[in-house]
Amino acid sequence: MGRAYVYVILGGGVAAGYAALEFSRRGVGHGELCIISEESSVSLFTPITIYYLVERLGSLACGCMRRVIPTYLASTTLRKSRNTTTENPVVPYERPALSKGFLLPEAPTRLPSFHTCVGANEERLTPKWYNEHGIELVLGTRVKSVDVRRKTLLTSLGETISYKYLIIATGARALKLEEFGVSGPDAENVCYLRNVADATRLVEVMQSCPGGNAVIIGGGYIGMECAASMVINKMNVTMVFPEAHCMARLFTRKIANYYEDYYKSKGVKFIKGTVLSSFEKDSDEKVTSVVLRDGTKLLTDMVVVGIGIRPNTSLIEGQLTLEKGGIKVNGLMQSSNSSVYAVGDVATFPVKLFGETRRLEHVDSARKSAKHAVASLMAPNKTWDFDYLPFFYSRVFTLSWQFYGDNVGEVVHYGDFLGSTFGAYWVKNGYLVGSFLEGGTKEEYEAIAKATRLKPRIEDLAELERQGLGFAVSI
Ligand code: FAD
Ligand code: NAD
Ligand code: ISD
Repeated sequence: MGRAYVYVILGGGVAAGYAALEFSRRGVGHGELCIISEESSVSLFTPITIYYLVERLGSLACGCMRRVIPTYLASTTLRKSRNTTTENPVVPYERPALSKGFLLPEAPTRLPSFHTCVGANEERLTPKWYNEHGIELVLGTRVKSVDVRRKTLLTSLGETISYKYLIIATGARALKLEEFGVSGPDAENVCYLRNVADATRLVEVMQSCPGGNAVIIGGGYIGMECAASMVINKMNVTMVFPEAHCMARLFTRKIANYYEDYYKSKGVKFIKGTVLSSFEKDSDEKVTSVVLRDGTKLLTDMVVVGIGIRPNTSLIEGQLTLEKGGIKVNGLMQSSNSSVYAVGDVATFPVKLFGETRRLEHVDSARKSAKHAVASLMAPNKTWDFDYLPFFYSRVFTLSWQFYGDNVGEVVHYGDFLGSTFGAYWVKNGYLVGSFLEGGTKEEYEAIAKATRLKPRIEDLAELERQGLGFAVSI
C-alpha cells in the first residue's frame, strides 16, 4: 500500500528547506510531512550518512526502519558517481554557496555548514532537526511519476507515497551542450554546476590542473561567478558566450562593460558573439581544446558549462497547467489542481507589482514562495496573494550588486562607473520599475528595494539621473 502523509514536498532543495521551517513554525504534526529528494553529495562518510546509520537505527523500534534502510542502502551503496565516489543523501542546503564559498581555495565552505536556512539568517536544519520535528526524509530517492488525480507518487524504489497536499519543489536542471547539438561533453573534465556533487567534481577537476587553462561556456550567472572563483584559484580563464556582453538577461551594456573590464583586469579573456561547435579530445577522452564556430581553437585543461536551465516539470506535464516553462500557480502558489502547490524555480506565479506572471530562478523567490505556499496551506483564511518584489544579487571578487523589480523600459544610469558605486533605474510608462546598485551599503540596498516597491512616478529622466542614488535614499 505504501505510506500516506498530509503534506509531501517533492524535491529537497532551497524551497523545500524553507517550507520545512515554515511548516514547523506553524505547528505541523509529527509524521504529517514528508520530503522526498533525489539529491546526493559525494564522499563516503558525511554527517548524514553517519546520522542515518546511528540516529535512524534507533527508529527501528518505532517501526520506521522498513523505509529508511532501503532508502539509505539505495542511495549510499548502490549508486556510483563518475569518479567512483559513493553518493550520499543530502538534506536541503543553500545552493548559492556552490558557485561562491564552495569553490574557494582557502577555507572553502562545506556541508553541513550551509544547510538551509542559514542563507536567511535562520536556523540551520540538520538531519537531526528534521528528526526532532517529526519530518520524514526520503532522500537519495527519485520520484518517477506523479498521479495528481489519485494523489500518489511512485519512487524509484517502487514505493507508492500518497498525500493530501503536494508541494512541487523540483527546481531545475542544467541545460546540456548535447541539447544544442554539441557532442562529447561527457568527458571527465567538462563540468556543469547545479548541485553539490557537481561542485565537488568541479573542485576536483580544477585541482587536477593547477594554474591550467579553463574555458567557460556561457556568460550568465554561473559563467560570471565560476570565472571569478576560478581566477581566485589561479586558473587562466576564457569566457565564451553568444551575446554582445555578459549577463545579457539583466545587465545593460554599460553595466556589463564595468564587470568585463574588472574581469579583464584579473586576467579573464572574453570571446563574445559566438558559440562552441565541438571539442577535441585526447586518447583518455579528456577535452584538450574547444573549437568555436569560426574555427578558433582554445587549448584547455577543463571546461565549465553554464548555459541556462530548464525547470523540472516533466512529472506533471499533461496533468497541470504550465506557463512560461513553469507550473502555473495562483497567488496562493496553488496549481490548476487545488491539492498541488508549486514553489521555487519550477513555479510561474503572478507578480502583483508587474501585473504579469513570472517564473524566477533565484533563491529569494524560492525561499519566499515556499513560505507562502505553507502559509496558504496551514492558515488559508489568513493568507493573501503573494506580493513579491523580484530580487537578484551576485557577489564576485570584492564586487557585490543587487537588483530589484523589472529590467524593462527606459534605463537611467547613475553614479561613478569609474569608481565603485554606481547603478541604474528602469522606468516604464513613467514609473520606476527596477533598480540596480553595485557597491551599496545595507541602507542603500534597502532604499532601492523600497523605492522600487513604491513604484514612484518619474516625470523627468534627466532629473532622476542627476539625483542618482539620492533619489531612492530620499524616498
Ligand atoms: P532546487 O534548489 O534546485 O531544488 C530542487 C530539488 O528537487 C533538488 O534537490 C533536486 O534533486 C530535487 N528533485 C528534482 N526532481 C526530483 C525528482 N523527480 N525526485 C526527487 N527529487 C527531485 N540564486 C540567487 O538568487 N543568488 C545566488 O547567488 C544564486 N547562486 C546560485 C548558484 C548555483 C551554483 C546555482 C545552481 C543556483 C544559484 N542560484 C542563486 C539559484 C537558486 O539556487 C535557485 O533559484 C534555487 O535553488 C531554487 O530552489 P528550488 O528549491 O526551487 O530548486
Ligand atoms: P543564465 O541564464 O544566467 O545564463 C545562460 C548563459 O548561457 C547566457 O547568458 C548565454 O551567454 C549562454 N548560452 C546560452 N546558450 C548558449 C549556447 N548554446 N552556447 C554557449 N552559451 C550559451 O544561466 P546559468 O548561468 O547557466 O545559471 C543557471 C541557473 O543558476 C540560473 O537559474 C541562475 O539564475 C542560477 N544562478 C543564479 C546565481 C545568482 O543569482 N547570483 C548564481 C549562479 C546561478
Ligand atoms: O530569473 C531571472 C533572472 O536571472 C533575470 O535576470 O529573471 C530575470 C529576467 O530574465 C530579467 O528580468
